[in-house]
Amino acid sequence: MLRTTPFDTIAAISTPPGEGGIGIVKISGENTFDIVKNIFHPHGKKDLNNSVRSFTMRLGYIKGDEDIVDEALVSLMKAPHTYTREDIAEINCHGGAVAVNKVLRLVLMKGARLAEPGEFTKRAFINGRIDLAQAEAVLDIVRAKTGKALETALTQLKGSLSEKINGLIQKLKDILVMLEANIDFPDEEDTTAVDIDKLKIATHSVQKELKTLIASYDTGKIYKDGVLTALAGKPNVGKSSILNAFLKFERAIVTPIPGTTRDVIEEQLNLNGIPFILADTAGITESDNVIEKEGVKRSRTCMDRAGLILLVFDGSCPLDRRDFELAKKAKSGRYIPIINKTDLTLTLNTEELVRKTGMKPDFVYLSAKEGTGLKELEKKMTEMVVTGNTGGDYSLMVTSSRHYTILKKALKELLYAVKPPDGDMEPELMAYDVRSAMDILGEITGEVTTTEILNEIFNNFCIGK
Ligand SMILES: Nc1nc2c(ncn2[C@@H]2O[C@H](COP(=O)(O)OP(=O)(O)OP(=O)(O)O)[C@@H](O)[C@H]2O)c(=O)[nH]1
Ligand SMILES: [Mg+2]
Repeated sequence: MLRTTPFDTIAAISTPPGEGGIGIVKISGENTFDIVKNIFHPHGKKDLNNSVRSFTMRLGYIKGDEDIVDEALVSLMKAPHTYTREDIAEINCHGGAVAVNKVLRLVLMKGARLAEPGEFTKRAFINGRIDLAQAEAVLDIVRAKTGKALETALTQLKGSLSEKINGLIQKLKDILVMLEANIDFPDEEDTTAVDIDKLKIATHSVQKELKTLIASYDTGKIYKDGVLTALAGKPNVGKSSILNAFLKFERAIVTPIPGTTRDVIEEQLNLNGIPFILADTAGITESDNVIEKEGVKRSRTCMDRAGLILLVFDGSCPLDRRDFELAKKAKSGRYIPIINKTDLTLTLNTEELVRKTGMKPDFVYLSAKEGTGLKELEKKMTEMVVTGNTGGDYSLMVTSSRHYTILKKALKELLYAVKPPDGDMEPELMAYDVRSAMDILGEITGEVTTTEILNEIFNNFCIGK
């Protein structure tokens, strides 16, 4: 897999567009220093030609054939101890669209090629500095929405997942050795005879570890991607008021008129390290109004997509058919029933609601107007999506759907290995399944990979990473 042949030299702007303190043009490849020498004129006497020392910074002018383009600080890093394992230069220009773009254009004119998305990290992988799971962690770090997501991604970047996978592959290799001894010398007795029970125990132990990793994905995915959480209920129950109370500003329009919200309004809220994507929706009702009808349609779609529904009832209003209908719909997924407007007299009959819909009676009592009950709701939301749901406090979490799919495939092979569909446990067939599980697991770290897999992964990156 290791490839150390030189690639062409690539360059890109590594900072986000828009105004900023600095903008960075990053260059990697064997012509990096030649290109920099060509366009960079350091202040002071020391010429760059004789002094390209790794991990040094120089201040000077970036010049085209005639004009000065910018004054910049240039960092120089020599292969192989760099991000890509190639020569790298980072030109720290003044932030803002013009200077950085002009510098990039100059670098490209002098022979670099514009980098593809994720190409710097792809080179780090291809040149063997990091494995594929670690490369994916880089993207997760860039995209982390909460401290917890960052922590999980950093653990993966440090190689914890890769170590675990490599450990499992090693265990499978040991099983294979036992099996192959038997295949090679089927008639010999004593030492070479395969001990089926021992093999079964060893395989089950790998299966168990795979199952734990697979189970961690429910939690891992939540920490990484967040949970779409729909505020649902009939009109005027206070959904938008709850959204605003959470966000602590008047994000959505609130009026006493039923049917105020028409579109779905999404905002992110971080609770105990979990990103919740709160979606305020139009109140569910029957309507002839075209706009309201469309709003209700969107609310229903949002409820279907949501990982959690905050089902809101107005405590100051008697129940009606719409409440019952909504409760029945929400019941098929994960939901928290909320009685809002507790600052008013409670006229809603909770017993009737539970009896008629079969929903759970553990309501959260809230006054969006006064902000009471929010803490309890936050606690319940967190419990519901993490602890309550999976019971999981995992030392190692799988957060990528790609890894999850691979782990499930590998587990399936191992299940076949010890319990073949035809019931016949042949060492040859078992060896085949174990080997195939090993190959499948190798896709996580990139030990086994294809151009398509790499493209799929790195195309998700931004240019310049
Ligand atoms: N007293 C009291 N009034 C509330 C409370 N929450 C919301 N309201 C009022 O109820 C009315 C409707 O609130 P909204 O937040 O717009 O309700 P909604 O569910 O988003 O309504 P639609 O968008 O029409 O579906 C407004 O007049 C709010 O001020 C509360 O906790 N107590
Ligand atoms: Mg509303």
